[in-house]
Amino acid sequence: MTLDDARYIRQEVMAHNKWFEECIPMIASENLMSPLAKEMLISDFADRYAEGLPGKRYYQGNIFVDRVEEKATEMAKKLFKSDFADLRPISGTVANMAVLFAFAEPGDTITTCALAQGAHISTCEFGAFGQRAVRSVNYPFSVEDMNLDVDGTIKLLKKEKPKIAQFGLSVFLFPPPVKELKPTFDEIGCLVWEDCAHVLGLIAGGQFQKPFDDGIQIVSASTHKTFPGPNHGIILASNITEEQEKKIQKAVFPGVTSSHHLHAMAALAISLAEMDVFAKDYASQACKNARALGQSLHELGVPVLCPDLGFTRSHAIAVDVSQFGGGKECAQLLEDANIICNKNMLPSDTSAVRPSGLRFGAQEMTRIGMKEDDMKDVASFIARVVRKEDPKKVKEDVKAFKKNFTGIKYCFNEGEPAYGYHKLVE
Ligand code: DSN
Repeated sequence: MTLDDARYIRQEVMAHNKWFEECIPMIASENLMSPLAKEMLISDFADRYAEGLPGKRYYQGNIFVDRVEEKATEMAKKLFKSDFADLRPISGTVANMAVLFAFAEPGDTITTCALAQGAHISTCEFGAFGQRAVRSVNYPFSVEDMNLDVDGTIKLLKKEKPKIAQFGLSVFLFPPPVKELKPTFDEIGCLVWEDCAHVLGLIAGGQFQKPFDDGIQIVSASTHKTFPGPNHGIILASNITEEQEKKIQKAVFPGVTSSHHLHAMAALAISLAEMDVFAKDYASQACKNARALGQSLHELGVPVLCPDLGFTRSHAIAVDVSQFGGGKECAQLLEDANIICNKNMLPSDTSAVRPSGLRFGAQEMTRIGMKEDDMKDVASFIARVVRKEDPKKVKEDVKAFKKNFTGIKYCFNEGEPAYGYHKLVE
């Protein structure tokens, strides 16, 4: 291999940056980090190791790492109003594995949502839950409400008496009815855990759900979806014992991590500080944008799930494109028009590869300054593409539209280029 190979890689990465500058980003699980947070990723923290907890490390050289981790842990507890935080999981799935390692033995029963109803892959038989060999039992689901069927769920919980009741979705339109289920949790004495990855930034901004007030004890999440931080993970907890907190810490290290990507942890700390200031406005705008997008698509005759419920209470909407060729075909055509989203299973689907739905998230569009009125333009681009107008033609309009949204918002360096990093390295 030669320098040319390295040049090739840099060029491809820069080309990707440039491309995204011209795209409408609508993947519900992605976001843009702030420039200040991104800077942490190229700090010396990226080259170092830390194992264990601050003050009790296996390696020397962690004086400043310890200070950052201690401060960041306090910031997370304050922002999410939790008693406990562990910022060492290196992703959402690793956070989920740590919770499983801490509290579930092979053969234990855990109640969860089903994949076709929008659950995350880590809770499936072929994901982390399966790897831990737990017995996963799915809640009954109301397709009309895109949420759990409360009466059926109470019955299921009483029958199965799970060790853990687990919640959380990747098509997360409405908050789970945890408050209504709380008396049943208390009756059977299960641990209550929610994977809040998709809605963490909304929770930070006081939208969607107040998990710990509702009765959730453990929150696991990735930190780069609605929460606009680095690719990383977090575990938060309240109303658990000190012994249970220690179990989580041990499960994180040495259970499922060695070092914990210190540069990402520092970036997460910056994002926590920024969200303490900006999350309220950002989260409420992201939810308003999602509903406005749903309304505009609905008016254009593109079926959006849950019209009678206002489409969503989160940043995301689910769209049924079965009459337009299905999710796979539509997602590809939209990419050809520089609109980036993903195909998604809807509750009636049996195939994850050829599903009938699309999932759209409004959080990244919000991060670059789009408001409700802009959702009308976005919806019209989508409708034109799924109705088979030439995507190349739509792409030109998308590129022109996107030129109005080049700066990042809801962060300390507001207005700096949202996709500007390629300019620094060219
Ligand atoms: N794969 C992510 C999503 O798109 O929902 C979750 O990790």
